[in-house]
Amino acid sequence: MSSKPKTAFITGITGQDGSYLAELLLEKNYRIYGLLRRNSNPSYGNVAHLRHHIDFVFGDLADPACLSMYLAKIQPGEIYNLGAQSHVQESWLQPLATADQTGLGALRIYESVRNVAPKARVYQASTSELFGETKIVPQNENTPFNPANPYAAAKALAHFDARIYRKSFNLFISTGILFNHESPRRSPDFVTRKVSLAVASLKLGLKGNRIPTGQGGRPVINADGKLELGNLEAQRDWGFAGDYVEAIWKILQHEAPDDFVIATGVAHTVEEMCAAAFEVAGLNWRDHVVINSDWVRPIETGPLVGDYSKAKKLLGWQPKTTFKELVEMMVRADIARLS
Ligand code: GDR
Repeated sequence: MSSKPKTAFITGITGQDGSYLAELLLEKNYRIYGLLRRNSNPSYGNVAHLRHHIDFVFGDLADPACLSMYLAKIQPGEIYNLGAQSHVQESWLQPLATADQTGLGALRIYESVRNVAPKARVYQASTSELFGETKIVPQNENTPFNPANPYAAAKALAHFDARIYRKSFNLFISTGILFNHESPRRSPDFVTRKVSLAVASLKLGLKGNRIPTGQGGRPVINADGKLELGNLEAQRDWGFAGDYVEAIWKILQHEAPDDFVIATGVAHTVEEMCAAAFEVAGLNWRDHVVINSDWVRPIETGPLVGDYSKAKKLLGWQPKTTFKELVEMMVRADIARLS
């Protein structure tokens, strides 16, 4: 006798994490509902290849009535809230939209769950940006938060309300405090993909319109043939998104709702990441990179390095992909894509 498939509702499904999570859940025979913004020309983003296997529902994290309507009707066993304005630098330019989507969007999910689907298990995408300007290294679940940008402040609201709703209303709301996680599906707004696309473009000698568009809608290589970056000293803990969605799923299978740091425990500077990426293509980053203050942030966070020992102990999770493998995967994928 076949049992009823598990049902998941995913916001932010067209993004990098949404796509890897959807693949993982489809392998596990879940029925997936994905929240998609209504658009005259819908974009399926990173889940275009899965679009016939996902039930898309059109709506918005800004609209609590629509969230309640869908959650009441679908009664998903698991809800993954990955939808957000997720770009740190952009959050200084769009602080109110960021607060609304990233902070209040999560709260609207919790409210809908409380009112119409209280048995659902909820995963909230928290972030290492919560640690902000920290002096404590590495960071774990007990490290104090010190948000340093409007994005992190919005994520702090979502994080604290997750804990408050969990306790006050006995809801299963868990958070994953994920450190930077990347892949060939990462948007070029983020530094690793900006670099891998630039390396691939330089390696292939692309010119003019063949150069892909990167951060802020600008070509990844400028008119002088250079890659423009901001702060090269910043330190991040970069892991592979494909590994991290396994942690996300495990967090919701755990016996009780909780908060988990998901990281690799290894930090690198932006300069080291850049050097590693150029090396994959046999190039020297110093010949190709210039600093542009447009990409330097008013306040830098970190050094961000995660201690994932709680996830290892309670979830049996640990990262599989090393920094070197990740950088190589991204550069090789972009060279193949642009060839
Ligand atoms: P981050 O990712 O802000 O950590 O947030 P991002 O890749 O944008 O920046 C990482 C670090 O690189 C430095 N940097 C640059 N960043 C960008 N984007 N462009 C540049 O040209 C550049 N030059 C240097 C930044 O200053 C920063 O120190 C990501 C997002 O996915 C968040 O949503 C998520 O919560 C956190 O990771 C964990």
